[in-house]
Amino acid sequence: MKILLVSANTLKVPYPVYPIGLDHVAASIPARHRVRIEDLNVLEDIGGLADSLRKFEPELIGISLRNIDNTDTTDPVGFIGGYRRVMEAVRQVSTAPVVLGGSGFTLFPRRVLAELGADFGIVGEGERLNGLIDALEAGRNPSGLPGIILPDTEEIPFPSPWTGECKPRPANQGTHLSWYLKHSAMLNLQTKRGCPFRCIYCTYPLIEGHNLRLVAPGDAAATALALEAAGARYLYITDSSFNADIGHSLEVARAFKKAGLTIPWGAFFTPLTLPDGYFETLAEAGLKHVEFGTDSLSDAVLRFYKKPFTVEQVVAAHEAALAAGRHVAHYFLLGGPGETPQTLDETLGHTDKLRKTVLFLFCGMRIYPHTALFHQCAEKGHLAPETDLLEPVFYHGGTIDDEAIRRRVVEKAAGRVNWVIGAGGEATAATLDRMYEKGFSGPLWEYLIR
Ligand code: B12
Repeated sequence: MKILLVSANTLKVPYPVYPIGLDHVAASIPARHRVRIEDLNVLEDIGGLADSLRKFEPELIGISLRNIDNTDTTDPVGFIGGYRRVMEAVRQVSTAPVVLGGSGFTLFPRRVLAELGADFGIVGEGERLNGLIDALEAGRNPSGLPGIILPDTEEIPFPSPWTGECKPRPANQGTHLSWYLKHSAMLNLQTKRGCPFRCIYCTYPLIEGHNLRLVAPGDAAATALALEAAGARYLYITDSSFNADIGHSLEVARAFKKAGLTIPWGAFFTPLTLPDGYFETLAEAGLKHVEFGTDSLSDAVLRFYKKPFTVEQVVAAHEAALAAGRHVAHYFLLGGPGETPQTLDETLGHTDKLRKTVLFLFCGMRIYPHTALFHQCAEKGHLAPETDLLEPVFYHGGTIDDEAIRRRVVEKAAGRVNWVIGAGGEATAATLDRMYEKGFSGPLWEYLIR
């Protein structure tokens, strides 16, 4: 069967992100099929996609929907309208069935399937596409297969992590590789799936499950090395939290070093209590950027959010990463349950405890279906259970609203280049783009560190 996989993500804030998910999907499809990947960042317009469809004449089209919106209350942008235009262009040129997938799709499967008028959707991990391919080839009805939905599916198989082997992606990045090498030289790598934490608002366990499924460290290192050989000058580890399994993260780092990886890399971390020398071991293997999902510096709020750490642990983890000479940033998520004018002051005040850093401050907590936050809001009557959450809805149950939070944050951020509101918007993306053109690579926020 000829299968065309399309990355529909054209968001370039904070920088264009290599569509790693499609490589995983492509790598899992048996070799007897012909698979091609198209990326709308590379094609630049929908006309290019139409040309590709005419030439390749796929018998199945898979569209990857990574983002639904930018989750930013300061400068909100939604992507469903753009995906609709992609779908229309596809339908004009091709009669092949269309299957949707990706992290964004997984969060709103039935809604997005109906909105775009696609034939099938895969909830969760795209390795399940093979069940659909086999059914289509054999002329069988795929409904009821794990993870697969049709327009008339009533029960969404959700959350439904795929339980097969978790393999790293081989360095087979298709024709779009050169575009990303030119536009940041940053590729990405997954060393595990799943997230064991229970943060009330978070979608990660819905997308990948709660159980950690680990990639063998040697396999992760072999892939990292292959990505370096393919031209990557930086690797971003896409794991929900790289240190969610401390032992495995150390093993991966040691495997990187043993394999002779020379390029730097970065990852998301949870500010947990870490063994002595933890960041030193990672640094020796090339770790350059540490991005902590800190959210708040008020213990009361951290408890409300069900974060697995306290402010004291945040500061200790921060100091440990600094002591190892790493660049450190923190992501904040202000305005969720428990936030009050006092807790906000506490968080903003405690930022003084974090020296030499960059803060990315998101004002407002998006509510996603099936999360603990969603159920809390429904129970307390803050949210009607049938509310359509595809158009972003932010938490509004506290004693301070997002606008008031934003005003205070903007006031406090004045004159501080290391306080970035949200992901920094188009201006940040434009600066990064110029730096990538000059040959810089990586997330580059270290230039803002103060
Ligand atoms: C790592 C990460 C980042 C990193 C990426 C770094 C890098 N260089 O790769 C950074 C920090 C830069 C980032 C930025 C953003 N991110 Co982000 N990110 C993630 C995270 C944690 C992992 C994504 C990932 O790469 N996973 C690994 C790959 C292998 O999995 P995957 O892409 O999901 O693919 C699998 C399946 O989805 C499926 N699949 C994928 N495509 C297809 C296609 C078909 C046809 C099929 C059948 C299946 C399929 O199969 C794949 C293999 O199993 C996810 C949360 C999560 N745990 O998923 C959020 C997530 C994707 N991000 C999200 C958002 C919103 C953003 C930002 C917009 C935030 C912001 N305001 O800046 C930006 C957008 C950047 C951009 N240009 O697109 C949201 C998207 C949901 C939404 N509301 O739209 C997520 C889901 C987190 C959340 N809030 O829920 N992100």
